[in-house]
Amino acid sequence: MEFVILAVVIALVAVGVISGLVVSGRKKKQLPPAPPSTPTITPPAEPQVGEEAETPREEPRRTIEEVAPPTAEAPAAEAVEEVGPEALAVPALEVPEPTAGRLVRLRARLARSQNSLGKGLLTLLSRDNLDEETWEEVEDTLLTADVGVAPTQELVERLRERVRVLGTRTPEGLRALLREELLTLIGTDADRAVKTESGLDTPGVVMVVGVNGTGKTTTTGKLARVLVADGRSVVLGAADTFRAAAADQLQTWGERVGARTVRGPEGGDPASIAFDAVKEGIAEGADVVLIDTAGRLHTKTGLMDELGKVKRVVEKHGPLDEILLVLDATTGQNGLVQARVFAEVVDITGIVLTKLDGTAKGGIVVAVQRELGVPVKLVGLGEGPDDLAPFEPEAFVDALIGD
Ligand SMILES: Nc1nc2c(ncn2[C@@H]2O[C@H](COP(=O)(O)OP(=O)(O)OP(=O)(O)O)[C@@H](O)[C@H]2O)c(=O)[nH]1
Ligand SMILES: [Mg+2]
Repeated sequence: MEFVILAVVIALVAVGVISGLVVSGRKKKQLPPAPPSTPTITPPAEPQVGEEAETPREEPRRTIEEVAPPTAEAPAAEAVEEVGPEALAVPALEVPEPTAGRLVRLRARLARSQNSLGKGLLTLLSRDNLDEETWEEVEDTLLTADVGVAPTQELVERLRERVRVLGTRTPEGLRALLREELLTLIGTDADRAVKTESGLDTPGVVMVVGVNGTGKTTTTGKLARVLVADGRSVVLGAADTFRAAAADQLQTWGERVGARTVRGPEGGDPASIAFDAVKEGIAEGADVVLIDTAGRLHTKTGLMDELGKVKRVVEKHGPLDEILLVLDATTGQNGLVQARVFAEVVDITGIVLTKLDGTAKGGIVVAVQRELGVPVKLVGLGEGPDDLAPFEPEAFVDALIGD
């Protein structure tokens, strides 16, 4: 009998040890080191089985709905883990393409906008008889490309007037006029450089915002590559804690070019992670800190409340240098509604239009700038790592109508 009890006790202890190893092995990357005061072995008072054998919780399990939205402005004293490229086996670092001339290289990606907007307009304007009906078709073409009502009317009015006064009828002449008028709509005076320098001896801080799926993480990753290509050192902040995969996704982008990612636990406080990313950036003398944010949430706090908080908390280190709103060009008018909502909460300083490669609605560039009074600074023209281009109005218009 005694032998049987002894055997059972030994078996239970063995199972405990093995499962402990497995769990700690699996969780190793996610957990900060245990505080020194934690006793290494705590023998259970009684052997337990199944569910009850779990480590006792200090608090009852709560559902997401029961968790109160964060109220404090200061970052929570939350363990934020930093995972550098050295944490995993890293393949050789990639050398990103230079940014100069990217829009020209990627111009073929605008094919759909090119056909429907640029070529469509030129075909209409080349008709023998520019009658009322033709001008209406020009208007429809611009509206279909999401240029927006007011800008469309402006462009058609000006173009009509100039064609009439100048008597322009040659294809080259018409193309030149169209080019000028499109450029006037888009604007050539705005400063479209992404501001990544703080002007102090601290890193430039860039925050990337937008609804889910627009391409925030991808854009943050691509932007890190651009900066690294320019010889700048970058720290990434994974302030999207909606799912662990979001931080992994960002970290993967970073590892490819040797940028470190500051991240925290899934469901952790985004403001706290953003704060720590900037703190790390300052501590290690990085040139730029890029903060990726969530497009969805765990808690009941509104996305906008959370973003506002992330911004305020980061600003405890100093002002943000750039807040980029990422919009999916394929969503058209929906994107404009989103833009308005985000602009109310954070001061958007630049727009990134993604997925311009998959849409005929290149006119959204005009509409969104009008909506926010903020320039489009970058455009996404594909899923590839170097498919993010600085937005250059001339190159963009030339790609649309051919030069
Ligand atoms: N074709 C194309 N696809 C893009 C572009 N930019 C991003 N994508 C794709 O869009 C999808 C969503 O991109 P993410 O970067 O994960 O989007 P997100 O805004 O971070 O999404 P959440 O994290 O869920 O909020 C991915 O499949 C990207 O590859 C682009 O310029 N062109
Ligand atoms: Mg993301």
